[in-house]
Amino acid sequence: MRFFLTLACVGMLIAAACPAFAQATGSPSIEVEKPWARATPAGAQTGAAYMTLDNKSGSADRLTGASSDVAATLQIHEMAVVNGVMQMRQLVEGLPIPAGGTVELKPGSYHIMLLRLKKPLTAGETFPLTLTFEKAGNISVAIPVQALSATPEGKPGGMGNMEMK
Ligand SMILES: [Cu+2]
Repeated sequence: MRFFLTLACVGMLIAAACPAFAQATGSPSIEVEKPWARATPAGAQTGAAYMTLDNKSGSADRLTGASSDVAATLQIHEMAVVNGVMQMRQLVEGLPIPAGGTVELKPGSYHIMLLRLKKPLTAGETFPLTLTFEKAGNISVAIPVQALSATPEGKPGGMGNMEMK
């Protein structure tokens, strides 16, 4: 457990230092499709952003981080059932995107976690978010915010009810 926490902290330090490695914005090799985030209730500390990442290139890439003005810290998370309990964990190594493949970030699965929100995410608004890829560099996208009740997977709850374990 201590080892994992140490890794998580290193991940956060790297994420914090990431703007120093900012590269040219926009890249044809990764296409970001259907970005969205769920609206957050007043006072919420966390939110989540979802999208589909389509790797158009012939080489594997990796989502290594994200940044946005709306939250102090952004992390790449995975939700999974551990011992019968739905939990989420940070992908400190990033999220691999296979050559020519797509990876879907969606409720109950991979997501961009927004930690320490600076203001609530309001339905109907959009906010800018920059994704950082190992090879494709930085790609900025506008994330539309959907109503709190939006549950594309038909599951109740979702991130709104998740607690950090
Ligand atoms: Cu999360």
